[in-house]
Amino acid sequence: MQITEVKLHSVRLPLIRPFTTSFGTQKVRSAIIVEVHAQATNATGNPTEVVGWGECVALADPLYSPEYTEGARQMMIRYLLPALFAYQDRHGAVTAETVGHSMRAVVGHPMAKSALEMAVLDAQLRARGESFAQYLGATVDRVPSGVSVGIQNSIPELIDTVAEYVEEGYQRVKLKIQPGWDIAPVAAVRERFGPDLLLQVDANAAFTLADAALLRKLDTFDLLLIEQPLGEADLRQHAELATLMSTPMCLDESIVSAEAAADAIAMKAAAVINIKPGRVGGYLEARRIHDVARANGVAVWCGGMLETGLGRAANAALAGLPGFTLPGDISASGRFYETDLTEPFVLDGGYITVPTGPGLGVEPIPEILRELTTDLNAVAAGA
Ligand code: OSB
Ligand code: MG
Repeated sequence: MQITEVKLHSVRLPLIRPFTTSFGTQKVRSAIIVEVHAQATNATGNPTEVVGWGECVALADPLYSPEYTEGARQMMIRYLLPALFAYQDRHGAVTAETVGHSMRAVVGHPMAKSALEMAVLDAQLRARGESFAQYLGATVDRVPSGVSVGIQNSIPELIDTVAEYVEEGYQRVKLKIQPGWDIAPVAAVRERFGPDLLLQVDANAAFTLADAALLRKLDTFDLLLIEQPLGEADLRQHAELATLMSTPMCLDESIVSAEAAADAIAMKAAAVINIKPGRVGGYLEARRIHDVARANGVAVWCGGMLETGLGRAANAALAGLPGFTLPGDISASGRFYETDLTEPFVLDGGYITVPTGPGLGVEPIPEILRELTTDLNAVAAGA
């Protein structure tokens, strides 16, 4: 495939309600939507022009990970697209499978890299008439939908919020926790919704090993898992905490690659892994992590980064792989957005349908994309 032009749309999507985690409150989702134009070969071997879409999941500020929206845009313009185009000049073509390789000299920036790889993969698959689900190896046509519930102002408010989601059919509830919003909210939700609610917590690295005695109190609530209680670099400490708690240890921030996943598994720092394609540099690396975990009998689930319909579509396809044995943070578009960039994803009996059309199977609605775009950069090949 030959890329002719890449457009970067900086978009802002207002959230239906603020989303608070231990690292801050989001009121708007700012993202970079990547639009790749390319000449490709279709399934019958004829040349065809295609457009592919990617989404950069970096948040507006570098609080969850070092990347941030504006930095990712700069990174793509100054380093990653030039590297990709230089590779294309040397080899005459790029494929989704060589995008990561073409950018390997640039250290870090997995979310920016992931967005470009996703867009190239989408273009490649659209040309061939193959879906993300087929390409990645999904084995189901729908995935169970979980919801991530932000830190609330009070426990009664939390109970009302969770009740709404349970009513809507979400199959699993994840509560964000932080020091001071930890045991009591979990106890209240378990008490109110009973033992059958699939419940888990996510601390986004807000605790330290000195909090082990407090965190242990979570063991009485029959949680599916505790996600990233400690720092990103604290693999050994997570392994130690895991010996002190019966709640299964799940890592998010710490798992930045398949190698990190293999290390975490070997050290027993993770009994479960949250896979986020953006965090690990793309859907191909995400699939590798799935494969490593599955080979080791470690359950995985698909995390979320408040994706628009584009990222949501790709995540649903990924979550259809057989090792994804726990419900993911793949909720309906309406969980976050009044207006999504694509046709909205809806909950169907607690499930999200895996798209079957070519590539992502969804695309941005042009008027909505235009309306939500605050900045547009176009980079032509050979420019
Ligand atoms: O830690 O899983 C996380 C959102 C932004 C950054 C980090 C996380 C999250 C979520 C939201 O929990 C999941 C979603 O998109 O539904
Ligand atoms: Mg998390």
